Amino acid sequence: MSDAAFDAWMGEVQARMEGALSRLLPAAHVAPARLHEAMRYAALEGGKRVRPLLAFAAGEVTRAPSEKVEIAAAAVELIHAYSLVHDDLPCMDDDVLRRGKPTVHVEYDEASAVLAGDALQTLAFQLLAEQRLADEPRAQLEMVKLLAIAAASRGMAGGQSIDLAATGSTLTLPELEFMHIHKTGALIRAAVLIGAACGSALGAPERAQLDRYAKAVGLAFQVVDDVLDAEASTATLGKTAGKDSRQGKSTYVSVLGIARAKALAEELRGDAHAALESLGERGARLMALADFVVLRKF
Ligand code: GRG
Repeated sequence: MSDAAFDAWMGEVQARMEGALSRLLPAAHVAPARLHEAMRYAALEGGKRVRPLLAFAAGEVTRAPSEKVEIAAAAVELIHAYSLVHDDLPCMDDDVLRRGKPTVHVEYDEASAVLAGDALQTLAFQLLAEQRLADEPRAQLEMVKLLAIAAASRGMAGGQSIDLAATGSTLTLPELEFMHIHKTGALIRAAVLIGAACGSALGAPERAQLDRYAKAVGLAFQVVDDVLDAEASTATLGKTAGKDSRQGKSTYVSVLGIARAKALAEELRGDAHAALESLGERGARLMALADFVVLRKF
């Protein structure tokens, strides 16, 4: 796939998601207006939309109708938006800048940020429950379960808990990997599997390959995030750069050094590509997305 074709597709999906999220979120003027404003502030106008892109690309593998993938992708993105709002709170990562703008608790207040995060999370599950998104009811229930597990104590929230507990101590490479499989990887995996679940059912071997791809991309995403935190500027990232080392956090860069962290990201990109081999052309977009995740500069 040419870079131009991929960029055009990415722009289309990002614009489509902006429209979908705007439509699916409560209107800002509807009471309680301050809460709805804060939710919209958190979820709209910003972000790379990596998880929706993965859901759409995975939907191509199973020939999923795009209007179904759109809703499923919005659900995953809302969980992501909630996690960023809560992560930025003073009791967690305590940050003032996200997606190039003041964080939600700075723009509104802490209570509004907690509530906006809560309501974004529950809206995600409402979206997965209120329309037919999969061919079979059982497959749709499976989607709900996948998202719940990815966001919960054995997924993102658990990873965040490990991260907070580990601040100031040095993690080994396996400990770091365990943390990120949960904190970042679980939701990325869910985006891929939920996007695919909007289409025709996959056989067990193909699903296993898709899962292998999702896990490799999820980890690669975090390795690259750590490299960018060390190398890129705050202006480029739209969030405070260099924060991990200032907070005494173990990262792929602190544990491996920049060169080996970059080599690991490349290795994971290779693994993601290899996982797609059996899917042929149906996996082309996912392959290009693995490249985007690893080669991105922001
Ligand atoms: C509060 C339950 C809870 C979890 C928070 C995901 C997370 C756990 C915190 C986010 C903090 C962080 C910077 C994690 C590193 C990887 C990551 C998720 C980066 C942000 O995701 P992007 O780059 O963000 O996809 P955009 O803004 O592009 O959507």
